[in-house]
Amino acid sequence: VVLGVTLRKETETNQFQSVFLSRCETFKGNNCQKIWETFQQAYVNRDPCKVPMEAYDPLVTAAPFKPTCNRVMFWSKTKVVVHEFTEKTDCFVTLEDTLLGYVLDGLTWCGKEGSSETFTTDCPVWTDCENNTVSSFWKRVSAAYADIACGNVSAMLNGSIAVPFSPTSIFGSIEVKGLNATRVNSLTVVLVTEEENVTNCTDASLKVLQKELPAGINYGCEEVPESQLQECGSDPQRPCGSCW
Ligand code: ZNA
Repeated sequence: VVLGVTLRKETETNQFQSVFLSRCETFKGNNCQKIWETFQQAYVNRDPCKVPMEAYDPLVTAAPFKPTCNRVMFWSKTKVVVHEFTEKTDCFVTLEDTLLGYVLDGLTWCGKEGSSETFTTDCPVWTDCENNTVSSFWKRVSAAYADIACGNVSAMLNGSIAVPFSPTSIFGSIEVKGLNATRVNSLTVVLVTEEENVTNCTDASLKVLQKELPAGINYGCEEVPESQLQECGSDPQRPCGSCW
């Protein structure tokens, strides 16, 4: 007996596309189909190790970042704690709270020469190659996010590791250097400490950070215990800027 149905294989492309589109629709007022097409053009039919940052230029044009004053929050080595904090308060916006950051956070994708598919398995990882499909995306959108930052910006760094600022991290190599001194007044480091913190605001790596800041941008540093962050985020009525 032949059943009159054709079971279409659920491809990796279809699965990835539906996650992309459903996350994108969460942000209202976007042409998500157009953004998906533009996104794909950066990497489909390409060697997944030969996707430079610039491949995502058309994507950033199709889904531009809006200028954001006094609320931009960068982070490095604090992914969990920073998002636990920003999801509770409207005072700060991380890259992952913007359309492109939200849509792609936590995902893996790449293409292959001679194929129009999107793959989600066996993609090169960060350390495999410099121009890898996923790391180039984060570098490109991080540059775009730094570029629209304005006023007083913040960065949550990890006070529980030996070197809280690394000049080769995306924060150190792209975001700090990409701040526009005509728009940005200051950068405040929020150094998250625990009981057994290993570093404080006098740490040598933070001197390096000050040196790397574009001329004219003021620098500040606050040591903030993780318990204080949790407390601060738990009161949504609390005025922005009263946390540290
Ligand atoms: N949401 C993300 O997955 C993501 C976001 C990935 C990379 C960068 N970002 C931007 S840049 C984010 O909004 C922050 O403002 C900036 C953080 O980048 P960072 O300074 O490089 O911080 P990090 O903690 O070292 O890396 C963040 C994440 O990126 C990590 O959890 C890894 O998933 C990945 N990553 C970055 N560099 C490497 C890496 N994984 C492996 N090897 C690396 N060299």
